[in-house]
Amino acid sequence: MRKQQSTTGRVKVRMRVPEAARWARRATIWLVAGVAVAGLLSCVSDRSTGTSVDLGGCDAQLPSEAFGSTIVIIRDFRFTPAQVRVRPGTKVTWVNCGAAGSEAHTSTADAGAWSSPLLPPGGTFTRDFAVAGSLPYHCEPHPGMQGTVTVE
Ligand SMILES: [Cu+2]
Repeated sequence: MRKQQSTTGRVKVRMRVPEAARWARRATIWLVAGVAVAGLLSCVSDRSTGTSVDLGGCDAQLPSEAFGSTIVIIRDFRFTPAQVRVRPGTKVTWVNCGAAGSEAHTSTADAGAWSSPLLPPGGTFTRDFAVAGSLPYHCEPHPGMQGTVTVE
């Protein structure tokens, strides 16, 4: 089991085909949810390399540890969706989908359980949520950016 955290957010990974298909399916599900919630995502593009997921204009390289995650997009000083509910043992991956050159953000638990490094545009951060609970978090440089991960 992979435990290391993504610090670069730019690790290029080659997936085996079944893995890529599974990831694409999950990404689609969450992207559909994202469209319903925010209306800002348009499509998933599973590129020929299998390494890149187009999150509505956000061309992020997702590290292998992100596969199977619930995705939270960071854009326009918001976490989208701001509220996510996951089963214990689920991973959540935050992806900074800001335009190139825009601000870096973090995912930082209000109670201190985790804090990502500063994520530049295209940066990602993945965390495993093993224990049930409601976990509010914010962005360190922009405390007005808030979200909650509910594990149940
Ligand atoms: Cu921020």
